[in-house]
Amino acid sequence: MSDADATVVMRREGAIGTVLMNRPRALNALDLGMIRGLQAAVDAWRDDGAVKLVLLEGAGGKAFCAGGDVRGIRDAAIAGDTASIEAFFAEEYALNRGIARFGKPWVSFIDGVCMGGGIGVSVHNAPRIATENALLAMPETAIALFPDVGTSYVLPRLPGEIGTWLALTGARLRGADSVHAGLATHFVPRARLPDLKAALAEGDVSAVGRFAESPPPASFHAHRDAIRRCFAAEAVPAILRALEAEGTDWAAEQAAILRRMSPTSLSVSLELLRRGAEATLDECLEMELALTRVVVNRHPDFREGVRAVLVDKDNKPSWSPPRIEDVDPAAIRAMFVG
Ligand code: QUE
Repeated sequence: MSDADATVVMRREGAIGTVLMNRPRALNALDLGMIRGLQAAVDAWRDDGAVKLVLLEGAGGKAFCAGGDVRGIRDAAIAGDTASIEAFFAEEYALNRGIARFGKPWVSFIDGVCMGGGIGVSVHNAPRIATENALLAMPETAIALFPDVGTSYVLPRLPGEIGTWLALTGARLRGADSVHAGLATHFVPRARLPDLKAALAEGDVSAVGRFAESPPPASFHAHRDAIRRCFAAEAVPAILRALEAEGTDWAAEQAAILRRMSPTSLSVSLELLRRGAEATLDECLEMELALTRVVVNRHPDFREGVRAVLVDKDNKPSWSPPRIEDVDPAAIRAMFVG
């Protein structure tokens, strides 16, 4: 296979290793082959003293990485191919752990769409450079998944319930917003990335500090207090009541967004984040892997969500149960036991 066809392109460039996620027609969404390619980079360079840092980029100019290959996972779920599903998530989460433990800088150039799995291959190490073209989100509740790839560890540690707000509503953050939220560490205009890459090739990660600019104010700044108040509630129905009590257009919009998401997924996601707040990254990844076996293989909402959002694109999922008020909290807790 030539470089142009490879879905992950690894290169040694001076004192660094570069990794390109190269499936631009799928917005570089990770399939199992790409996960294995990224793991190969971790394995090759972790103990190679000549490689001072790794630089991760997405091909095509539109996306860093749109997530996981959820269409392929849905096909496997419909076919009853639980072994393929298990391999995908087990290897993806092992990669997330490997990046966290890489032991040297894993530099992500987040210039375009970065959702779900894209956050998982960047957020556990640093620096994470967002441009004005970056668009970060955890959109899983729209397809009845849950915040995975180790974000059940990361999101509860963001300030002021921002992580809970992001996970439940799937709110999209532009580059500057993502720095304010803590998902990215530096803001660099995309026009400066080629020069930054050349500087990094010298092997000194401190170049990032010289290129970073102070990001424009957060678009969510005016809502920070409301986010802290409303998303601290212990259960999804209480979050909805708190949003309705705010009496603002913004809060009403957040409630309307939550009403479109999978009620089961919202409840699972909130429970997962609360448990994740008290757990280590490894424990979070274990908990997430156990949840995939229930949520992906057994619950109908995941297939239905991917159908409605990505396959038929009618955006009219039919959830079971259909209403947040009909979710049985004991049934949600039971999903964490297996
Ligand atoms: C929620 C998700 C994903 C999503 C949309 C959601 C996700 C994912 C993609 C995606 C987008 C474009 C592609 C593609 C996949 O969309 O995980 O292959 O071309 O990968 O609402 O979790």
